[in-house]
Amino acid sequence: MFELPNLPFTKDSMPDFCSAETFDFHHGKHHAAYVSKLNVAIEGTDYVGKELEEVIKTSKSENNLAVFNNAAQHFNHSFFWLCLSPEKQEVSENLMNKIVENFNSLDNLKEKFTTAATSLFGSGWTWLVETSDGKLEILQTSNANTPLTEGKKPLLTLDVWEHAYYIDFRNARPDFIAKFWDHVNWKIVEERMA
Ligand code: MN3
Repeated sequence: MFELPNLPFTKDSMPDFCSAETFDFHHGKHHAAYVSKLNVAIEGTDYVGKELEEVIKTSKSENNLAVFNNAAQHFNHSFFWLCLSPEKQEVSENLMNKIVENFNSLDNLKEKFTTAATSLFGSGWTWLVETSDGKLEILQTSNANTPLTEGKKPLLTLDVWEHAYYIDFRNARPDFIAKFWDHVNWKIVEERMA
């Protein structure tokens, strides 16, 4: 049985970005529903007892969408909560070097990520990923899709499904994305790099 993880911060710790009410719905309702639907979908199948990453990759290759969509959304949301920090964090020298190597500057990374997140049509996710040859890339995935099935290692993500921002920002997705930069957990981005 998969379980809903606790949020790694208090729900009222970043009201300028996501209010407690948003976390009540986004974590307490949406993410919780993906987990319970996943458990129902795998009941009595070979997926029981498998690691989440394996469930995602196998269900994708079998085109089993009832399992894949909920498994991938469980992974994506669990990953997303860990990307957030109540306090604004500085980028370490080590991580900054890697960013400059790949994007010329942190501002340029933010601009590219913001453009991808703003222009993603419909529901999905924007990612900073590391490729198998150690390069950093910005990636968009639609709906539940995740870089795991593309052989890319996710470092940072932003959920741009409307449910992520509608309570606080209504339809203003760009305002939500702008606030994200004050709440990125750069420490964990660096830890995730090879
Ligand atoms: Mn979501």
